[in-house]
Amino acid sequence: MNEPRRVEHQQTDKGYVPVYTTAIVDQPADYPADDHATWGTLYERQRALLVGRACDEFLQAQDAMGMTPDRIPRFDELNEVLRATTGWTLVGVEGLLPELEFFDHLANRRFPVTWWIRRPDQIDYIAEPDLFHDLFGHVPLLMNPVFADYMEAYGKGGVKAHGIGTDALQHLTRLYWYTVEFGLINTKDGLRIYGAGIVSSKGESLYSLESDAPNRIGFDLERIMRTRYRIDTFQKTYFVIDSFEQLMNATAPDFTPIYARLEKQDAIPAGDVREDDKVYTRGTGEGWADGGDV
Ligand code: HBI
Ligand code: FE
Repeated sequence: MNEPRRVEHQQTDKGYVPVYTTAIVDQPADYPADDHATWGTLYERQRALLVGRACDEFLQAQDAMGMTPDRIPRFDELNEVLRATTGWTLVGVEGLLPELEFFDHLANRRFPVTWWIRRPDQIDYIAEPDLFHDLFGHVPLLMNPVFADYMEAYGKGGVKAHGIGTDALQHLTRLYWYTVEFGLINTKDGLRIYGAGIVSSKGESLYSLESDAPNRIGFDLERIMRTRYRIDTFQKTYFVIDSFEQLMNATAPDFTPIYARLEKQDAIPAGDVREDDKVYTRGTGEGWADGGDV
C-alpha cells in the first residue's frame, strides 16, 4: 500500500505530528487484508466496550450507516446515507490538516477522514488521527441533526477565530477537545461517552466513566475555553453536557466578547476543580455530588 505523503512535522494541539498536504484524496479502491483485519479487530473490541458506555445516538448512528467489522467501510457508501440525513459528507485526506483548512471543511459540512489505517503494531495507540479514529470515532454522530449543526457552527467559529488570532484559536481548540474529542453526556441511565477520542480508545472508554482519578464537570463554555489539556495521557478532566442542544446553543452567541473576557483570565490547569464547578460522581447520573467525591 502506498504510504501517506507526509509534508512536515509541526507542533500542533495534538503534539509534534506530521501535518499533511491539504489535498482531498480518493479512498483506495481496496486495502490489504491486514488493514481490513485491523479495522475489524478495533471495531469489534470497541463495540463490545461501548454498549452501555457510549450514548445511544452514537451506537444507533453507527449501525444506521451500515458500518460493520467485516471490512473498512467505503466512503462513497457512507456519504449516501450521511448526505441524505444531515447534508454532511466525508472527504479523504492524507491526515492532520492545518487548522484553517480543517475548520473550512467543517464550515461546509465536510468531515476530513484520513484514508489510511494504523499498522497492526500500532493497534493500541497512534498519536495521529487515522482512519479508525476518524471514521469509527467522529463520523457516526454527524448523523445526529443537532450535533451536525454544532460541528458546522464550530467550523464557522474556527474560521473566524483564525482571523482573530492565536489566543482565540487556542480557546476554541479547547472547546473542540473537551466536547468533540473527549465529551461525556448525562443521561437518565448515567454518564455516557460521545467524544471521538474516547470511543476510539479502549483504555479511555473504561477510564473516562469508571476511574476515580479524573474530574467530571458540568459543561460551562468559558470554563472549558480556559482549561488546558494533555495530549499524551488520559484526560484529567471530562466535561459533561446535558444534551447536544446545550452544545449547539453554546455556540450561538458571537464569541468576540467571550474572547475579550478570556484575555483577562488565566488558563486553568487540566486537573483543577473550582468551587462553582458542577461536579459529577463517576459513572452515575447525579449532577451535584456532596463535594466529598472529588
Ligand atoms: N485535521 N484531519 C484533521 N483532523 C482533525 O481532527 C484535525 C485536523 N486539523 C486540526 C485539528 N483537528 C484541531 O485543530 C482541532 O482540534 C480543532
Ligand atoms: Fe479527532
